[in-house]
Amino acid sequence: MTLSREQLEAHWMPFTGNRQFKDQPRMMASAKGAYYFDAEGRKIFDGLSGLWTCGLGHGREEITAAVSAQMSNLDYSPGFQYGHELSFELANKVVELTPAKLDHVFFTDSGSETIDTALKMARGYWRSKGQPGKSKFIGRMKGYHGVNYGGVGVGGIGFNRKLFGQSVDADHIGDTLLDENKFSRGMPAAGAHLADELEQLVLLHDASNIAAVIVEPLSGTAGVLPPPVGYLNRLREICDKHDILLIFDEVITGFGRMGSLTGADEFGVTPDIMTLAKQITNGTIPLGAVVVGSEIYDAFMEKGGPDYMVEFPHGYTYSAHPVACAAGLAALKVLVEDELIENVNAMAVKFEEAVHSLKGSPFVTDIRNYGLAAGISLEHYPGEPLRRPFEVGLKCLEKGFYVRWGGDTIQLAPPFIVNEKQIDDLINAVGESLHEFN
Ligand code: PXG
Ligand code: PLP
Repeated sequence: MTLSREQLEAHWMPFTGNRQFKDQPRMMASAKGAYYFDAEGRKIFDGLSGLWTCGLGHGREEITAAVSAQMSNLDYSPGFQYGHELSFELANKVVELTPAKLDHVFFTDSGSETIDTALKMARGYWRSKGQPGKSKFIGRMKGYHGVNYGGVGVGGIGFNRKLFGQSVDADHIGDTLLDENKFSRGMPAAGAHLADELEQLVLLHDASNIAAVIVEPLSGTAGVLPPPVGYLNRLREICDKHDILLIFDEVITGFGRMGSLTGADEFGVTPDIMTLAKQITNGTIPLGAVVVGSEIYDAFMEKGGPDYMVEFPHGYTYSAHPVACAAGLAALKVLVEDELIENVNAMAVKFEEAVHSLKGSPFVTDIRNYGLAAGISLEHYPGEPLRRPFEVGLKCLEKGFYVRWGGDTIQLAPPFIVNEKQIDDLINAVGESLHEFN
């Protein structure tokens, strides 16, 4: 490596143990297909598709070409009060690829911005309907909705909240982990009743005070928690019964990883608002999208005042950035035309088999999977739940495999282009790493 220890200090790295990293840097230098290459040219399998972003694999020429052409032609265009055609094209494509009832798209630059935008839309919607009291949000324990203030408020990971004090008014239903579901394959059989906790919170707070419920259809960051059979349907029913908006945070589940275009499609439940990011550009250029139905869009339009007025006082300097839109259009075209979701489904069978073969390996307390995503929970060191996944992650890296450690889990999310041999090699590397502890 060419950088000295001192030169590493200036960059305060995100969600990173800065002190440990700077003592033992892990630098990626290039990437192609399903592999990274580090500064020494060592080939490293991408076991998390970047950060759940790069399902199509790295270095897709179609995206590179589209981005490069866009940079030369229109590198930036003001997003407020002016437009460019690509954002409309991309919005139509997103509408086409998401469930039928969702037909208007608001662009942001990240998952976190997407969540905060969705929360503001929910509150604004109820105000426009003359119900300003409906402002509380209901999230779920272990939920991850990004790191902006709204997202942290509805999020359910204590570690991400404790330093920052109160943000939005939110309460939470419990997570969907049940002992009886340990080592379930795909959707766990038990647990639909856990959605009934929402009824309890409605009793407590009253629906007249609740704007929306927000959940990930499958919790990713918490360690891949697929929804129990019937659970999301039940949430939908309760939201309908009490006139509460249902938001699906599909930042990870959107555009292929579940084996369908969206988690909503895969699990057969349509939300009122859907948030997307990551895979929309294959991770190449930051872009997020909030997708809503006409009921919500029209409510803002109707209450917008004279038509020169802004109906939704919200937007980012980079909302609908032309280069991001070009990347998004190219990435979604590859996803569909190369039939990569078909490959997700084909490989998911093999992946499920392989990852569950780790049952019985040292320290493994649970394994969960769906599509091309899996979480492996590991026995804690006394008082140190986060340490073993970190150590396993580093062992995997030594073997040439990048996996994610988070909470007390190892998370795997190989690219959609993965093959059976690569799945076997990845799982073997995790298995060997677990066996190396003594
Ligand atoms: N919602 C969900 C469901 C997410 O998974 C965000 C919002 C926030 O997106 P941004 O683009 O602001 O990061 C996410 C992001 C991991 C991991 O390893 C997960 C995320 C990000 C980084 C790492 O689990 N999820
Ligand atoms: N802070 C200041 C001083 C700004 O002028 C702006 C945007 O104009 C922002 C923050 C928000 O930046 P962004 O639109 O990129 O979120």
